[in-house]
Amino acid sequence: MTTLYEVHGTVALITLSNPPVNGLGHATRSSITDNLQKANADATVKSIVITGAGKAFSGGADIKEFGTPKALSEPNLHSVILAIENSSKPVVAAIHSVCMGGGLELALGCHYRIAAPGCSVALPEVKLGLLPGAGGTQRLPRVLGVEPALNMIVSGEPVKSELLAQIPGQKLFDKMAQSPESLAEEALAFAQSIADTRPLPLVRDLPCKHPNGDAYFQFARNMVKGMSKDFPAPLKCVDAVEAATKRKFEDGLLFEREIFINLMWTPESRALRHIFMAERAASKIPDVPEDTPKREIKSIAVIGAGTMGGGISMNFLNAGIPVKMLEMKQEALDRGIATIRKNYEAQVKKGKLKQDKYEQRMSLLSTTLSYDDLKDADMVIEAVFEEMGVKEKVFKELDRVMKPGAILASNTSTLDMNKIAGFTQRPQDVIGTHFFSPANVMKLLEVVRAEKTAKDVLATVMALGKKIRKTSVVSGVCDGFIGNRMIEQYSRQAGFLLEEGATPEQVDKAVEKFGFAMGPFRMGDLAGNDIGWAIRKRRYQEKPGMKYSKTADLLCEMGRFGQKTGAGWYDYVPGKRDAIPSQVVVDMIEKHRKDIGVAPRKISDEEIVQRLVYSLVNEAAHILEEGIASKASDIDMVYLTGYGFPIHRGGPMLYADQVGLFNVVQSMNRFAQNPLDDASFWKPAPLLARLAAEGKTFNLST
Ligand code: T1G
Repeated sequence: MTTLYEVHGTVALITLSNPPVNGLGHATRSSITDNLQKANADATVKSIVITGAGKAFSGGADIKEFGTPKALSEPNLHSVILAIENSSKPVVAAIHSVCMGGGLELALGCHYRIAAPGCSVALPEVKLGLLPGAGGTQRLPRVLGVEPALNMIVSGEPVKSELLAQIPGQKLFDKMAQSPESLAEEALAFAQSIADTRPLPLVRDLPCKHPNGDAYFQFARNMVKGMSKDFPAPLKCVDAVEAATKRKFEDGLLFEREIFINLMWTPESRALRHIFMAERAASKIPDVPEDTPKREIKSIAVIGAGTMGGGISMNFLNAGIPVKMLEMKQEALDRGIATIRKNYEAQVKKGKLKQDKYEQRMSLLSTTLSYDDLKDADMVIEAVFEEMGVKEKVFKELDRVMKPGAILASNTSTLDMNKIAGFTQRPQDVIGTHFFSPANVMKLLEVVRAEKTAKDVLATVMALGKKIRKTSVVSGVCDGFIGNRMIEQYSRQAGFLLEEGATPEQVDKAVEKFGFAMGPFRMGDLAGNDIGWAIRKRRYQEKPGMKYSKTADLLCEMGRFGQKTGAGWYDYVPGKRDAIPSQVVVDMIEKHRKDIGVAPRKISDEEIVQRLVYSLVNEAAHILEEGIASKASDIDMVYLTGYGFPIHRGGPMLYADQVGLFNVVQSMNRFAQNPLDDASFWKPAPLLARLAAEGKTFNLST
């Protein structure tokens, strides 16, 4: 059943019951119209209330249905809303908790609306690359006024019901309930009180005007254009709301519908819908049920008060979890505390953090120079030097002091977690928590599951990741886990392109035009080119056959580590971050080409983007085959939240699906013919080759 039907005296109560958020899927839509007919046919019924069971009135249309025939099948949402408006008996929407998207549009089709305080009300479709597609752009301005309605539609942000009720002249809510608990009773009483009121008020009959329409919408367009360069939907929202002020209701509705269907098929909307589902899917681990019992984490210890240790600590302080930070020397602790203070004070200065909140967070932070002080912590995260010998010392100490059942986590970015777990007598309690710098800002958290990591430890850390508002993605154990393993191939391609004829600036500009926040060379200068240098030195020992361009090493041998040394792939004016193309670097590259006997060629931006992005896709296909990542959408989440992959492309895997895996493989076969490239790398991963040959995709959500 997806709606419940009860009669209380002369009031029929229709309750949406489609957990988790009463999504208005086909079955629910049909059930609403069936029960509306039933209520209208029942002579004892004088009025009708529609409400939602559980934690929402309704979270809107069922996103999981998009792209399937069901999404538009009758009764579609328009038909349901029309049935409500045409009901011979008054229909009252009793809304609470969450009333979003199609859920709000359904409520706007009702004759009356009563809201509980604290209800999050939104038309968030723009966040899915859409616009409200069931009359929201035509009805909301009629009850809230054009400007508040447009703000809600273009931002997609929720507004509390009690705030909306305060908008002068609003007709969204006829009444505010005393509380969520009294809503049902008050709604039934209200429905009884208006049972004989005629004519039934219809939102569609209300006027919709703006005193300075042309000027206002021009202003709105200019504002929206600036903030939505990669996404078509926000500007379309402005068009649809403007139509509400200029066209008859029916015409405005048709105009909205046309825009909605067009937006539904844009790659940007597909990307945003994919990200919505992928973000939630990442928390689902095939062999760890969501109801797996979790260990209680009331306090955290962090080893290392450097950049990473401090950033990691802030995540927990922000979530109200006490942190004890350990260092070997007092001055290191003092530096760490000072950095945390500086970060918070900067937020207070920008008005992003209240002073009392800042002080409350700092009160949760304590420090120590002794491992013995950590023994009562429920979890410890080490963020010490990235060297196995150091990790061994730390984990042996932790094994000695931490209480039984404590979770021992490493922030290593590439080292073997199985080996690290082996330094303890409790490998089942050991896990990787790979934060990305700056750890208090970057959303991505790679949760590295070692062979012996217990399921409840994994479930606990995933839940903790959600609590500190991270996008947590589970990775198996391999060098570089998911993200860094893929970025290594991306960086190798960037180096080869320099040898073949491109400049750092051309490569960066090409991928930044594709949508990356920052190209590989600007990224290197920011993170520090010496980090990659250290990894390559290790690689040359471990994998002597792996081919690299020498340019990055030559750059480091010149001491050009990037912004931190005032020069890297680019030159920098002291104190500034603007990347200035460097003749020194161009000369170094040209000399290197001569040394290796390469005549530079003109390389297209298209080839640059394909070689960099497809190198991610091919390595990702290997990662999927090896089970390091359990699903392609997880890999997209890693790249979107940790590596600046353009949101409007949906991630490397969705992008490859949209290009067509057959075409990706065709390009890879071409790259393999290039003697200056690494032909062995461009052999398509078996999974990729198979999917391409079968005309399939990575099977990502719509
Ligand atoms: N459709 C399908 N599933 C949904 C859903 C939806 N609209 N909203 C949430 N879910 C699932 C979600 O995938 C997850 O599933 C579970 O509910 C809990 O979600 C015509 C076309 C409502 C504020 O954009 O903002 O209406 O992982 O973890 O933190 O104009 O979900 O358990 O399997 O986010 O409490 C417009 C999107 C649709 C709202 C609840 N509506 N949802 O947050 O839980 S388009 C939206 C949210 C539309 C009309 C158009 C949030 C929430 P699982 P959650 P939460």
